Amino acid sequence: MKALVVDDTLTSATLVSHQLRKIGIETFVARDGAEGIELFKQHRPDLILLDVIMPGLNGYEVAKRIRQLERDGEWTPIIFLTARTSDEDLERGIAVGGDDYLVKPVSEIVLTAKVRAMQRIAQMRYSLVVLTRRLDEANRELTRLSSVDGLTGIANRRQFDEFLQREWSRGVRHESKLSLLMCDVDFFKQYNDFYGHQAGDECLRAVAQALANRVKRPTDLVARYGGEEFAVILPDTDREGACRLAEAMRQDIQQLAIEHRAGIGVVTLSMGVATVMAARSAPGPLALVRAADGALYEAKARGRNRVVA
Ligand code: GH3
Ligand code: MG
Ligand code: MG
Ligand code: MG
Repeated sequence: MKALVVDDTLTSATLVSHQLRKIGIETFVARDGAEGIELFKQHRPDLILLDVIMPGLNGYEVAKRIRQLERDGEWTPIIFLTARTSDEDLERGIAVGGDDYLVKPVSEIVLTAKVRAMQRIAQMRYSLVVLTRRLDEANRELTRLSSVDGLTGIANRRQFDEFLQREWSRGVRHESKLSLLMCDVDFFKQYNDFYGHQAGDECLRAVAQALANRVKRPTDLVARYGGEEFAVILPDTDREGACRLAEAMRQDIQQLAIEHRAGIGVVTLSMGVATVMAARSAPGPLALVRAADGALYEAKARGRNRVVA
């Protein structure tokens, strides 16, 4: 523990610093306010004993300045140590940021007890700061978990819904096009039946990864819509652009060459593409999902492993 003693009177400064050292506290002494502030910046002490009446900056001004210099979450206990005895002086000392106010001369016993009490408060406060930091971290992790799909690590349905709503509103403001791809793994029930659920999970992870890798714009979103269905939201993207990306994704999945006895011998995707010009008068994001779903149904009906717009 380090303490800073700020006092222009040499005998007083020496006495206090001697007493502090006796109880194992490393002590720095400043002989005026400006030096006190400098030593504070330099040593970042755990405690400050601060005289009030000094040439130049007085103790109140030093306390104010130190409170401004403290970083986020930092707190340095300040004990005023002064010859001023009026209640108003004490009141002012606390008001400018002091934590305690002692009138000189202070006995060694009282000073030690007051320092101990301040150490205890500082310790409790530090524990609180640590706890708050952990809570913040846990909260961030919870937020992340609530928007990520546990199996594949890509966005989950909840994030998809929020994202689509937000992009729709943004699209309406800018009168821009919004495209949506709905993807569904072909014959996936048979895949599970034949290769087992764990292999099925592995397959979904690989498909999700491949879809996510194909998307290059940070404004696009690849999400697991449900079971073996994935959705890709493409803001500011017209029908041609969406179809080109969908076709590239379809080929990517086929080229993963995940063996699947049903269908064409490897795992494939069917995809439906829908595009709307976002506008207040347009039917809204749910209609976009319905349209992409309809196109996906078409892709299935026409033989799977294809893109329909
Ligand atoms: P289609 O080509 O018409 O899409 O046929 P399909 O068999 O893929 O369609 P269906 O909807 O009948 O089957 C989807 C299967 O996906 C059924 C379900 O067991 C499986 N499935 C859904 N979620 C998961 C999952 O998280 N893990 C695994 N292993 N399988 C899943
Ligand atoms: Mg003085
Ligand atoms: Mg399905
Ligand atoms: Mg399927």
